[in-house]
Amino acid sequence: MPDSTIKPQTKAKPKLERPKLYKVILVNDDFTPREFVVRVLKAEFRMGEDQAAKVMLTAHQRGVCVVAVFARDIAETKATRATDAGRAKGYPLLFTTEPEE
Ligand code: TYC
Repeated sequence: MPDSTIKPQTKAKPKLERPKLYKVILVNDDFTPREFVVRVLKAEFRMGEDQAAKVMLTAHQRGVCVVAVFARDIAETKATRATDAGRAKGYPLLFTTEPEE
């Protein structure tokens, strides 16, 4: 009788971590004109006028507002581009990124 040992058909399945998402955060300041903030939000984050105005106003009133959530490199690229758009006009407009919990 052949020694037929039955092997359990189990394959180690490496658990892939879901890549972390990063928030892009708009920071209020006293100098950047409201209309300019709205223009940058529309151009860089493809927001409509109403949504951009809401986000701008929330940052204006509360100090910060989450703009959107992306994979890390996209969040950082967008935050840098949007911040640079302000700097090009001499404004202290600031977008930062922060990992989601
Ligand atoms: N506080 C600015 C003003 O009164 C407008 C502003 C809003 C600037 C949001 C930055 O993230 C900001 N002109």
